[in-house]
Amino acid sequence: MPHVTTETRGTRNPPRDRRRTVVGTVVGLLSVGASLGSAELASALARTAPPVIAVGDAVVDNTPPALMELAISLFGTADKVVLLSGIAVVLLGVGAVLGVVALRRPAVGYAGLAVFAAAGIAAVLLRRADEPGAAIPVLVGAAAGASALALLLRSARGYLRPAAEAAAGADGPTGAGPQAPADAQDVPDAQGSQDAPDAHGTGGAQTAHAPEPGPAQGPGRRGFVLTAAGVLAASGTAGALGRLLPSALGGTGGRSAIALPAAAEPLAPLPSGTDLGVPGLSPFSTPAEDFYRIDTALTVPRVDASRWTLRVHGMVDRPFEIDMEELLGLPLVEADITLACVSNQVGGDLAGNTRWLGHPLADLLRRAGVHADADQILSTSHDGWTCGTPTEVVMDGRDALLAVGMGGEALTPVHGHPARMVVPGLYGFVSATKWVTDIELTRFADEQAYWAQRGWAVRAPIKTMSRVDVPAPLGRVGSGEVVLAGVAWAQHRGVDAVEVRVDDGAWQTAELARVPGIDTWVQWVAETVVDPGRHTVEVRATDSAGRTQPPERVDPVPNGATGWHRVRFTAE
Ligand SMILES: Nc1nc2c(c(=O)[nH]1)N[C@H]1C(S)=C(S)[C@@H](COP(=O)(O)O)O[C@H]1N2
Ligand SMILES: [Mo]
Repeated sequence: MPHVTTETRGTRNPPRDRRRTVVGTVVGLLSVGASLGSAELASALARTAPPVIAVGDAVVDNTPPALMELAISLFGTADKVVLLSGIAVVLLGVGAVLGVVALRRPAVGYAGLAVFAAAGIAAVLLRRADEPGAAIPVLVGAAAGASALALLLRSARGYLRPAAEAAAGADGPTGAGPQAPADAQDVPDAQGSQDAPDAHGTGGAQTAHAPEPGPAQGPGRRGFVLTAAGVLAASGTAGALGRLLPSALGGTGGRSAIALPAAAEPLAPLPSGTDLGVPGLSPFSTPAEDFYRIDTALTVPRVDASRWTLRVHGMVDRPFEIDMEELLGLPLVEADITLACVSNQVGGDLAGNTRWLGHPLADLLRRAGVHADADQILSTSHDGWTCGTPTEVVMDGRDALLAVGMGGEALTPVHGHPARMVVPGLYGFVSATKWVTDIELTRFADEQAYWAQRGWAVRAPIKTMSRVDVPAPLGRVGSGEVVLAGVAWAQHRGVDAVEVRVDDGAWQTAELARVPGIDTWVQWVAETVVDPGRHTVEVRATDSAGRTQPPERVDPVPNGATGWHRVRFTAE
């Protein structure tokens, strides 16, 4: 017997240890899941951002710009998903390890949850010092996680213990503890094949110790599985409710919350011929659902239009606050403006064009009475992002708007509902604050906005850019006559000419579509004849000041990319 025991210790422990590991992992994962699910629900009810998002925001805010750029270039606009998944994986991974440890030392499990909660509260308060209530969902999550952990640990012990007791009876003092049962259980299996003929006769007694579905283990195992399933279902339901509630509750940023009045001076419809209708070419007007999205917000802020206000203050004579009802009562104007992101790479798609509806920003500033030395309009969004815009640009007569609509409808939540800024000719990061709630007149010398703090330019007019949409990169076309087409932009200067060349040949002037003004992109099209084989097309634009887009490739940092877009295609 001692011999058997020794031998089976050596060879039979792994399966039982593995079972402990599996059970502990399940306990840990489900406890973390219960925290996250209930925190999600609590934050939906409290209408605050879920704690994981707050942690993500803290990570984003404190990521060095170089790393941030790397992440953006690696993952593009999927960077948010990658970050949140990364946080979830870390939480669950740590949770799994804690669960295994907690089987023996429950205190470690609870301490781990407490550390998570403390980190969550710190992350929330870092951003929302003004709203300490935002930490409540974290506490709810921590409490739910601790309850789940207590429940799961109890039933896990029930699962792992009975065999121990059974074995303790056969093997000696209970002090042998958890080590004994597996040895005892595994003996019958080990002997099974040797005793084959007699197995049924003697096996009856021995199978009582079999790991599953032996009577000693059955109820414990079932109890654990049921508890685990219950916890999983409850946290899944809480999480799903937390996800669905914000949109179901409505009122919190639904587009229907705003009934848009018509413009006081409606703009003429787009002239015919702005859209050449070439298959594969970006449409002149970008539908809201296709409009690129760039921001630092990990969840789209849901701002209730009826509770929205904008404060205009700082270096002004008459600070004031305006709500949506008053704003919609002011004369609204329309403007066709192509928005572009400074992070757009040559050939990239971070630009979109639409007809905006809003009230002139300059009128709001005149109402406030801006001091002569206030050279910066520092705007802040509902979620705390800041943006610095040169005052003189907004005041120079261009269609700088506090916009409430795009494409004939209220702004969508991702594009800044219920109100955002749009300034033709400036990259979005220095002009286009979404969910804007605060405008402070200040000086560039005194205050730095979000991206300026991270090394990006302070003044950033949009650089002249052109793009080939047709043929698509690495596309295949028939040889002979080939259509080349794309868009070009030089907002608030206007595009005068677009030229293309194939395989380093002579530059050929493209035909330009019509435009409603100088603040939008323009479609261009050209035809050429190519032999079968691989070809390269390049494009360059010239603005109304006669400046041609330079060929030198420059990175987006700090004030926008330059270079000619080049597309390779095959004619067959
Ligand atoms: N609140 C807020 N507004 C923001 C940003 C942001 O991160 N937060 N990003 C800006 C940047 S960099 C760009 S390019 C434009 C993009 O606007 P869009 O997402 O509607 O296309 O929004 C600007 N407004
Ligand atoms: Mo941007």
